[in-house]
Amino acid sequence: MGNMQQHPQKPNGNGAVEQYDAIVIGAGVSGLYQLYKLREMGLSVRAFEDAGGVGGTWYWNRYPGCRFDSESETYGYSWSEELLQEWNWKEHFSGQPENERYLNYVADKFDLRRDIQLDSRVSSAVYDEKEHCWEVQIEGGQRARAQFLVGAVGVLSAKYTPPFEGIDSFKGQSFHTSNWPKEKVDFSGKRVGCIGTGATAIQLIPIVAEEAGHLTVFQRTPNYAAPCRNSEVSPETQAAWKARYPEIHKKCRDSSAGFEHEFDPRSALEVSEEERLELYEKLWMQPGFTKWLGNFHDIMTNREANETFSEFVRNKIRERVHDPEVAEMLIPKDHPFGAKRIPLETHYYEAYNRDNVKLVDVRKAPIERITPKGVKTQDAEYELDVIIYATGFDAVSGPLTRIDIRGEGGQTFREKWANGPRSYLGIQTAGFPNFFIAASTAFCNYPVCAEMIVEWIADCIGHLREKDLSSIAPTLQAEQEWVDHSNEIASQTLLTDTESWFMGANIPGKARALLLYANTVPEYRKRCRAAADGGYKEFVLQ
Ligand code: NA7
Repeated sequence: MGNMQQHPQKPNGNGAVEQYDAIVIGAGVSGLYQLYKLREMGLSVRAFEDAGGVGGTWYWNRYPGCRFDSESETYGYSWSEELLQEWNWKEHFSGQPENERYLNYVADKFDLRRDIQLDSRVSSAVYDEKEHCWEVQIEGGQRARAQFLVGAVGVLSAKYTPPFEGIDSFKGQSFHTSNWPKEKVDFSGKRVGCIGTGATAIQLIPIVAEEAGHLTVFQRTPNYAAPCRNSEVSPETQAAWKARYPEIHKKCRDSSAGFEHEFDPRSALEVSEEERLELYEKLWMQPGFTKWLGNFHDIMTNREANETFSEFVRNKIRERVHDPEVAEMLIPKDHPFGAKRIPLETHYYEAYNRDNVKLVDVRKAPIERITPKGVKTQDAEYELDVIIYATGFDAVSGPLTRIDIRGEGGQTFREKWANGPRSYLGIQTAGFPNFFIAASTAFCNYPVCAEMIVEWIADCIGHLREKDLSSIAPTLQAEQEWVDHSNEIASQTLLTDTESWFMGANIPGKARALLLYANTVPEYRKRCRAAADGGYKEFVLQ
C-alpha cells in the first residue's frame, strides 16, 4: 500500500495534553469522511484509530470471502466527483482487499494520514463542564482535549466471542473473523471448525470448505441466505456508472434502505400465486438484496405475506442441498425472512454437498466447552486443528459502551444506554454535550446514511462556531420523543419479535431493544434536516 504521507507517531504518554478543535474516534468509512469535512472547515482535528491502518470494518475483517453485500457503485463515497471518476471497482460486490485499498486511496488522495494516529485505542472520554470540552485518554497514557468529540466507531466493530469454558486451552490455531491475521491462513489438509452461521460465516464457509481437509460447521440458528451473484465489472459498466453517479446516488438517497432497489408497492397477498412466484423467481435470479428490498413491501410487515416468500426460500434450500436431513437443518423455521440480516452467499448451500463438510446442530446439543483438542458439545467431541469464531459483534452500542465515556455530572454513557440506545436522531445523547455519534444506525446501506450524518455533524459544529456557542446537546424531552418514535416505527415491522443482533439478542445479558432506526432513508433525512433547519430547537445550546 502506497503510504504517501506519514501518520503521526504515538507519543510515549508522558507529554503535555494535546489540544485540538475536534477529536474523531475511528478511521473507517465515517471517521475518514468526518476528518475530511471538519478539516475543510478549518478545524484542527485528530483522529485516533485502534487499528494499525485505516479502513475500520475493511481493515479488521480479512477473513476469506469477506465482501460488500452492497453493490460496489452504491458503497463508494458520493462526495467527491473526482474520486468517483478515478476509482474503478473490479467486482460488483467488492472484496475486502479491494475495499481496504479503496479507503487507503482516499486517505492518500485527501491527505488524511497526517491527522490520523494509528494503534491508538481511546480508553476514556470525560466531559469538562467548565471548559465545555472533552478530554480523551489513549491506552498507554496519552491525553488530548477538544471541544468536539465524534465517535466514528462503527456499528459492527466490537467483536463478540462467546465465553466458552476452556477457550484458552485449545492447542490449535483460533481466529475471530473480525480480527483475522494479515497473512494468509493455510487450511490445507487441516481439520477446521467454524462456530456460527451468520452473514460472516456464510461468506467464509464455501471458501474454507474448498481449502480445508475437513470442515465442521457448528450451527445454532440457520439463516435465510440469498444468492449474491457477484461478477466482474466490465469496462462498459464502469463507464456507465461514471456517467450516471449523481443519478445512482440520488436513487439510493431516495430509496427506503439506501440501495438502488425499491420495494414493490403491491402486497404479496393481492396478486395471484402465479404472479407472486414469477416475481420471486425473477428476484432470485438478480444480484444483491433485490430479494429482500425489491420484494413486495409487506413481506417486512405482514407475517402471512412474508410466509409466501419464506417458504419460497426454504424450497430453494431444499433444491440445492442433496441430503434432505441436512437441508432441513439449514432451513430457518423460527423467524420470518428479512427479520434478521439476510446474508448474501456464493455456493454456500453447495458446500454442504461436499464429503469434507459436516453440519452440527448446536441448538440440539450445545457447545459445552473448548478442549485442548477441539470443541466438546453435549453429545460429542470434535477434534480440530483450527477454530474459527464467526460469532459476531456487540452491535451498535457495543463499540461506544466499551469506551468509558462520561458526560455532565459524571454520568456514564454505559449506564445511560444500559437499557438500549437513548439518543436524538441517533447522533447525540442528552447530558453529553458536543459528543456526536457518526455511525449510521439507520436501516440503510451503510455509507448512504453515514455520509448524511457526517455532514449533519459538520453543519452543526459550523453553526456553533458561527454563533460563537460553546456546546450543544439534545434536551431529555427530544431524546425521549425520539426513543418513543423509533419504538413506534419498529413495532410496525417484523424485526422486533426475532432474536437477532438488530435487537441486541445475540449478546447474553444485553437489553432487548431495536438498535437500528427502522424508518426509511428519506424520512430519516427529513427529520435530521428539520432539526437543523429549525434552528436546533430540540437542543440545549450554550
Ligand atoms: P452474526 O450474524 O451475529 O452471527 C453470529 C453467529 O454466531 C450466529 O450464527 C450465532 O448463532 C453464532 N453464535 C453466537 N454465539 C454462539 C454460541 N454461544 N454457540 C453457538 N453459536 C453461537 O455475526 P456475523 O459476523 O455473521 O454478521 C454480523 C453482521 O456483519 C452481519 O449481519 C452483516 O451486517 C455484517 P445464533 O444465530 O445467535 O443462534
